[in-house]
Amino acid sequence: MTVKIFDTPDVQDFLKTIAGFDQAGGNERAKQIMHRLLSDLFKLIDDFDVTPEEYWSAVSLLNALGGQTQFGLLSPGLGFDHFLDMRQDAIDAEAKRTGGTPRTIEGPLYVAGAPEAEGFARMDDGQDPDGETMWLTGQVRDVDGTPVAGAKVEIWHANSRGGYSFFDPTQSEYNLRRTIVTDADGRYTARSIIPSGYGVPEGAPTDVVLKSLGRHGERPAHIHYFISAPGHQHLTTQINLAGDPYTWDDFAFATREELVVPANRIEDQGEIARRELDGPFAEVVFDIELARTDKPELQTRHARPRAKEDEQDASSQLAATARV
Ligand code: MBD
Ligand code: FE
Repeated sequence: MTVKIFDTPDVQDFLKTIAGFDQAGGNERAKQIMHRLLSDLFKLIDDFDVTPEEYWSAVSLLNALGGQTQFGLLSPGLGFDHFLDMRQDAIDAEAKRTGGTPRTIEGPLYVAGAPEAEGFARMDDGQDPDGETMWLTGQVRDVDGTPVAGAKVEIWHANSRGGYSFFDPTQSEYNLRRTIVTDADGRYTARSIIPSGYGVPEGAPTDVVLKSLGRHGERPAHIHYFISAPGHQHLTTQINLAGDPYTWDDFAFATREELVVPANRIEDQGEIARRELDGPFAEVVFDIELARTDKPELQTRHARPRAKEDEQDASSQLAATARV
């Protein structure tokens, strides 16, 4: 079949009408973006001879994704999250804001409002029978090596089955989620359990999309971080534990060489006693370097709808969007 109607005046006029170009109201940026998006998709339908069956099965898949709130899960799987990071890296490079620990994606499983502690926190509730004790520690420093005291280090990770509290109703509230403020030496320390990797649920709409591409939905064991301090650029990052089969094959494309960290098994009695632990543990050390900035808007995480994020923030964001 060789029917191609995209370039006809009828279709081109139709696209302008759909995008509201002839309407006084609405939002100019929304109109421009919708026009471009629909144009690209209409052209795709023409070029690939997309059938009605294919089109409606895609609509059905989108409904399933939305119904199970999986767009935030498919998004990293299709590389959008990493692409936004690549763009932010390029924006930083252009502004000469270089140096510091590299960013990588936030992912869809952050929950705001975790308990806050000074210097040290225990993150696990002790209820995971397979949880291997993890001693997670590091120093936050400036790009010139000066320790940053009072930095906020937010950490969240999965349990031994790859599940995150809040999203996994079997876990206690804020299990494996803490905010730790660095001590006078810029150090933070957490006692927790070694996380397992995450896998997209079998048969879920996200899994259907990935399988259609011959891909898997596995992530290596990883630990998420938000790090912020006055005068420094907010950092969203994660570490991937070395030696996981998926460390270099992450469906969410979050792995970066500088962010692969070993978990070292420690059995020395003195080291165990010094940490007041009851047996061998795995130590993970992650030091963080923050770039400097005077710009307040770069010192906080970007706005995004997040679980339990301040509701006033969410509504003021909406208001700000509406004013554009
Ligand atoms: C995760 O834990 C995660 O971090 C991402 C990006 C996607 C799915 C699960
Ligand atoms: Fe994660």
